[in-house]
Amino acid sequence: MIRHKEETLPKRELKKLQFKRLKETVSRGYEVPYYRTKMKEHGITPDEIRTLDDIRTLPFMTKEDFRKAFPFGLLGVPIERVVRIHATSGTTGTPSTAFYTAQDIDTWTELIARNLTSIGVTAADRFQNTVSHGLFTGGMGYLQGAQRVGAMVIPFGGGMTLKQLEFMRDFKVTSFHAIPSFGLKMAETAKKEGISGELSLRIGMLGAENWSEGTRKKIEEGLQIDVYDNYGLTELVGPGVSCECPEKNGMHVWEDHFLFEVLDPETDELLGPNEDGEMVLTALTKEAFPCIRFRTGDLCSVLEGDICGCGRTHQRISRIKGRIDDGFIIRGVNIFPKQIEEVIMQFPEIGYNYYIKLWTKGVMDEITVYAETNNFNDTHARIALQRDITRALYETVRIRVNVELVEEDGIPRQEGKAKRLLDEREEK
Ligand code: DLL
Repeated sequence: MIRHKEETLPKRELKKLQFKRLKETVSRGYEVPYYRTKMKEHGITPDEIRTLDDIRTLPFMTKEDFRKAFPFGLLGVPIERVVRIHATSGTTGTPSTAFYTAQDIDTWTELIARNLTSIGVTAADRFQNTVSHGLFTGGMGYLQGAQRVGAMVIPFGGGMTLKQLEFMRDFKVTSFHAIPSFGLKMAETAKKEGISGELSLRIGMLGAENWSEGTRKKIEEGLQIDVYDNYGLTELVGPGVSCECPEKNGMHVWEDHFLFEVLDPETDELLGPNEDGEMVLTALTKEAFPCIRFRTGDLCSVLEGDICGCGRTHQRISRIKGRIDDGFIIRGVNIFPKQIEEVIMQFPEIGYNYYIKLWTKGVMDEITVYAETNNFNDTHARIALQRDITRALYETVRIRVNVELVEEDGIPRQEGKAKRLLDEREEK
């Protein structure tokens, strides 16, 4: 279902709307001393933005800007107009803080309603939000958006997997929002407790973490549902930037509200379709503070094709492939954790939790993947599985990866976004 006519605007009209909104955004940004200084240092003024392509003359913003301007330096409206803040979840350092005016909250709510409508959530649905409803944008964001769609919302919050599933069973919940690592845990627990068959679930919306197609398959099979990917970040708004549609062929970026560029992270050149680069995003309708040419650090590519099978004209991007700073180099090979996940999740015997450890043995750096298996006690099968995974990993990353299989629940669970990489290498 399509919620707004904006989702199917012809490209030309979409571009016109984007240009109008870009001009307004840059003018608003210029009123914020922090951003005005940045523009001046860059030798540019708002009236020099004459075409959409002129966006490339504007300076980039990075997480460093949010840090430097913390707490109020980026604010573009009188504080009285701010009705809420959210923040990133990093446990160390200064978080990026996002301010919202009442209008910003309304826009955001509509965007999440759009995400949900595009995957088939309607007023007839019962929707459980399985993430915390605090500073993390996935909580309040999905609560508001699902309510706007008219669904009956259960703001359960994070953790307590079995209790969540029992709520889902008892209230005949049909759809939910979760981070993928929790989706895996739900699938695992539902199977273990034998309640998969008692659930009325049909759709899951997942995001906020990097996750593979193998993980999608495990959750879909485990819970007998369809799950969809959605991408967003606190600095831009939270979730509501980009979302899959039923075609499951990339994520539409909501281009009436966000302008995106996929750039070569080294040269800053604009990349073409199917070329992997850094996602750079500009919020076109945000009132409370400027977020212009924000370097997300996330890697993806623009997909080919102007119109999707779902009828939307908004450009699709690939699913996120990793973060620029996620990759690690071991024995001269550059590896992204997601490459490892793609391989191990293809094996049905691999359970729902894993992590990667980098460590040093003598003068050599080693990589070991610890993964839970549901077939731990069958020694014969376990050794064969270990050998098969080692071989499959070699095929992908071209170095030997140690594989340690662990029994189910053998890897401690974490609250919030999963940390899949443990780097214990010694300095050499
Ligand atoms: O994670 C917003 C969000 C909430 C998105 C709920 C989707 C659902 P932050 O905590 O600021 O905001 O983290 C943003 O998370 O730069 C990516 O690196 C990563 N990320 C978000 N969505 C995806 C995704 C929220 N679908 C950072 N795939 C981003 C891969 C994702 N990575």
